[in-house]
Amino acid sequence: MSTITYIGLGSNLGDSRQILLEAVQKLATLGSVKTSKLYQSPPMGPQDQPNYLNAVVQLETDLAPLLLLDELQRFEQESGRVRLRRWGERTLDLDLLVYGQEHIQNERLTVPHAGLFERDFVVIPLLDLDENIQIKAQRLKDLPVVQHPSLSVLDDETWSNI
Ligand code: PH2
Ligand code: MG
Ligand code: MG
Repeated sequence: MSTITYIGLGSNLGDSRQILLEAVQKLATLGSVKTSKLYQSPPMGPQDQPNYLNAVVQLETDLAPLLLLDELQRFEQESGRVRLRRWGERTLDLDLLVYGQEHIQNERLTVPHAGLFERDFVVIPLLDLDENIQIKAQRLKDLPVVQHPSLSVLDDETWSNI
C-alpha cells in the first residue's frame, strides 16, 4: 500500500539548482513524484550564509518511514553533503515533512516535521502541491506565514522536468 509523503528540499552550497534537480530524479526512483515551484529564500538561522533554493516534492511510495529516511540520508551523502553548522549552509537537505496521516516520534524522526508551520519555504511549496492541504487539522493556507512570504519564485512546476 503506498503512502503520500512530502519531502522538503533545500540547498545553499554548490550548484544548488543542479543539486535539487538530481535530488528529484533520485526521489523518482522511490515512487511517483510531483514537484512544487522552485523558490529562492533568505536564510533562516545564521544570516551570514547564502540564500537557499527550496522546493517540496510529493512522493507516493511503498517505503516505510525509516526506510524512506535511510534513502533520503543516502541521497544527501551522495550529493557530497556538507553541513557546517546547525541551521547553517549545506549542499543538500532532504527533510521528511509528512508521511500520510502518521504521527511519528522517535530518536531519528519527528513527523510531521517540527517547525513546519513557521517556515514559509516549506508551507508555500506545500500549497503548490495541494492548496487544501491540512496537517494536524491545520489548514496551511490559513497560516500567518502565507500572508507575508519572504521567498520568491525562481521557476514554475516544470523546473524539474518531471
Ligand atoms: N534550512 C536550514 C536552515 N535555514 N533557510 C532557508 N531559507 N531554507 C532552508 O531550507 C533552510 C534555512 C537547515 O536545514
Ligand atoms: Mg532542514
Ligand atoms: Mg534536514
